[in-house]
Amino acid sequence: MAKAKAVLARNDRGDYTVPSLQIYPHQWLWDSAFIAIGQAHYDPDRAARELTSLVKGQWRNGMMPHIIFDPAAGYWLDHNFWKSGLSPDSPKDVFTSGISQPPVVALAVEAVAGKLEGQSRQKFIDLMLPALIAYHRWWYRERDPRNTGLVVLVHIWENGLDNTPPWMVALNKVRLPVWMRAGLALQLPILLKKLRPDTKIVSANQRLKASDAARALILAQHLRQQKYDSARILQDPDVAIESLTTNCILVAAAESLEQVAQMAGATVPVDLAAKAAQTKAALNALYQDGQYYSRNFITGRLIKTPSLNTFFPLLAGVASEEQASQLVELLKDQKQYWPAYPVPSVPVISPSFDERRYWQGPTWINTNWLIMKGLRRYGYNQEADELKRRSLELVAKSGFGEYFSPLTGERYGIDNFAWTAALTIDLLESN
Ligand code: 2M8
Repeated sequence: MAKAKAVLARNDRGDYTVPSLQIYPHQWLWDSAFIAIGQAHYDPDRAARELTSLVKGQWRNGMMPHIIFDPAAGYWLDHNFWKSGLSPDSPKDVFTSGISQPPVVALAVEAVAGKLEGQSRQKFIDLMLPALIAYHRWWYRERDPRNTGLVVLVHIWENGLDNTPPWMVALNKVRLPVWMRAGLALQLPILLKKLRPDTKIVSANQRLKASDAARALILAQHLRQQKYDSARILQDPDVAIESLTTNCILVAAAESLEQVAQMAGATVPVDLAAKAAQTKAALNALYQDGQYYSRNFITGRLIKTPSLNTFFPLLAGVASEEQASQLVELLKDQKQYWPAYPVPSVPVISPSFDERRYWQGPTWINTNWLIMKGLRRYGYNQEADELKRRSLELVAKSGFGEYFSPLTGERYGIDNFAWTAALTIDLLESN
């Protein structure tokens, strides 16, 4: 507990916490949500600030951007790359990215509000509730163009689980300019340096491949050319995915929104409650033969590349009891999702499994936390307890890594990673 708090203190920038001082020195949306969930246990006021500071970056159209930049800090694609000012909806005095991230923030607002009392709680909810309503409405207004209830993501970074295999299938469709293809083939140092500053700190075999980083950059450039206008982007998108992760989190977030509204004696607007119910029902279409998948919005096909995505319908309460039991069986399969340190982002037997590479195999504490919540929702407390025990063992053994080998527990990525520390605190404090 003391070590986890020290990691958060180290990464604290006053009103927000960076995921890592070395490679992520800005404010990330879902990182801040997880961080606040940890901080709420020992400093609810600071946790509240972590979340209210997100509102400063919120766009006029309701979008909460995935990064709020500190213009003085570095990053390979910083505010000079994103140029959020190109959109009339961006805030004038704050630099942000032009896309969002999984909407975990309502879950955090619920957790923090529950720890605040009296006036501070009221003030916090008065600010956060309208911000969340505007944010959830943004998802539905701008990212559900066919009014199906399933929101569409247009960049791998919106998904949070950046390079998980289902997304790589779609990303491969992004065409690289000839000069970039040639540069990559020739391994031009100047290009690789631009694309891979992180590999100065973390070994390249633990990060995104250079060609994937190049595609992510070009895709972000396309979004910038369209001034981050979702309607324009979705007319002819390079990549458009009905993400299982985001839609499940959106359903869970809608439930949190109800709770927060209740705490303040308010109600969630009927349009939003109706959309959340529509999403919940629509998620059933993403189920086939015992598993759930994301769907390609352009082709209409399920992306049947396995990943831990499949467990998120538990979090959203979407699965029937029978489907849930199938998912739990799958989760407990030692050859797939239950090696020594579960839950790998990709099943161990999958050809794309790589125990070191970012979201293509390693175990992450935030996804474990979301899966535990889903297990408890369906009464699989023993499994949730076991996952909690192994997650804490992993951190005790290897420290507050960004991610870990599911096979050996070795720490990969950057050290002193904020959400690993914050969610460790939550696991230690909650039953
Ligand atoms: C990773 O994503 C960023 C881009 O947003 C990156 O690759 O540089 C992901 O793990 C994402 O989920 C996370 O929010 C972010 C900061 O921790 O890093």
